[in-house]
Amino acid sequence: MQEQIEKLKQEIQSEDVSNKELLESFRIKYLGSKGAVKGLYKELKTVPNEEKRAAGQLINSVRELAEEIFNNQKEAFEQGPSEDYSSFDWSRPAQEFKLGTRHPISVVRKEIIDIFSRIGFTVSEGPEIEDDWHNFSALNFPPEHPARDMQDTFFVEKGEKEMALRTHTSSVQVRIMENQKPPIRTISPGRVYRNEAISARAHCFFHQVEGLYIDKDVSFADLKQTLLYFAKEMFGDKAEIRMRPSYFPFTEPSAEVDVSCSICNSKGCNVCKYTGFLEILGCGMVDPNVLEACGIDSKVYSGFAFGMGVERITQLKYQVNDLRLYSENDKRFLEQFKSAF
Ligand code: 2NL
Repeated sequence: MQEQIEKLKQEIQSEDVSNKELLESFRIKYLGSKGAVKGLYKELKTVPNEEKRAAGQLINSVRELAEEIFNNQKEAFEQGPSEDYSSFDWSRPAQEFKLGTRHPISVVRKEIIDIFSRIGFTVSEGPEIEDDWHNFSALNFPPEHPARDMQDTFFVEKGEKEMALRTHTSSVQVRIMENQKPPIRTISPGRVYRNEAISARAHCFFHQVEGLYIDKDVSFADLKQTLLYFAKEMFGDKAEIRMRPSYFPFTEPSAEVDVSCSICNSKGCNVCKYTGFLEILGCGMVDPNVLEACGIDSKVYSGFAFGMGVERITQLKYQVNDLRLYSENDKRFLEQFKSAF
């Protein structure tokens, strides 16, 4: 038996346990319930009584050897690579350091802000949860206006004061008019919410930049020139705009603004649906009712306002054809804006 044990010890010491799978095979082979050590203990029953003690000790030493190899190697695997760098390959390439990319909505919002900052507009922000006054009433929405319907707006609290998720950032500009004296020249970027079924063309939230300019003698010509400047800065010097009459409760007169299609030079293509123009924003002269509601004398002051969807501008600049892409966080989409800043 002594000879058999010596052979076994040598075998144990020469086993390859250099990875986790091999170590597990080692454990099963020697220390498992059907392993070699168990086998030896069974054989011990056949050993004559007077030799039992010595044989038992020998078997114990085999078990201890196998356990020591197993435990040491297990610990080594758990601790990971050792601190010993003497055999470390210093020429190995460094681990890649990945920089994220700015979200396309952030890229375009920043660009819009930069464009208006250059002609003296400040940036104003306000709460996303608004009361009825700042989101609707001050903006000349009649009590029965459909936007006030549960189906169009998210109401977040019923109680003493009903609150809603703002449906536009005009609410920020109402607060500015209430708290500042003209001249006022500001843009309000921010997220707005509408209760809509999510599809390629609609989402329950989007991003707006609204603009407001109030002073003495502000005219529709100022509005037109400001928006032409914006279109040229945003879409290139060749850009032209056209205005179509429209309606908003808070402006009178109101207009939709289209920019000439840069893809076909207004010759007509499937992007502009063969019209040569693409809709980019809505605008108008601030309704006197709105000025008065906000404490500004409409006989002394006039102003213009406009509102645009950042998603819409981004769609035109980068040909993004599905609104859902903006909030799905698909890296294959986001990484395409690596070079934008
Ligand atoms: C659109 C149209 C618009 C305004 C927003 C505004 C704000 C105040 C007073 C009057 Cl405080 N008007 N904002 C005016 C016209 C159009 O937005 O299509 N937005 C995405």
